[in-house]
Amino acid sequence: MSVSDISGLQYPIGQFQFNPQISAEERHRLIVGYVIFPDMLQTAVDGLTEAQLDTRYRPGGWTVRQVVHHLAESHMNAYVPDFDRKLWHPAWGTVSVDYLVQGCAWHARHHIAHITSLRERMGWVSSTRTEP
Ligand code: NI
Repeated sequence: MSVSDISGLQYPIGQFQFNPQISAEERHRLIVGYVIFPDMLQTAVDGLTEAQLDTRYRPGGWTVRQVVHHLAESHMNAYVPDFDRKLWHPAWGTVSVDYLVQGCAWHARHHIAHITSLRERMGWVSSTRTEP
């Protein structure tokens, strides 16, 4: 597997890019979008077997189960609606709330895509749901 193949597996939706000029509407769309992440994650792992849950999404990467755990753990912190306020994030250091809003939206999609792209590559269809 080449370096660019592995990078594609590691960043299925590309790397995070902060937009310092984000509009109020775009920001609102991101925050409202948060409510669908649990459903997206649920769909991503729907019907997977124990062995599938223990499969790594890339060589040296986490298993599907670890990705789910990581997302649940990292998204439990709430944020406050003062978007210029600076706060400290364990991975990103001192960042604005705006950065956190965009970063968390990217982060959830990033890890959900690890699972959905693995499923696609492996041809894993749901054992509990009939796919259209
Ligand atoms: Ni992460």
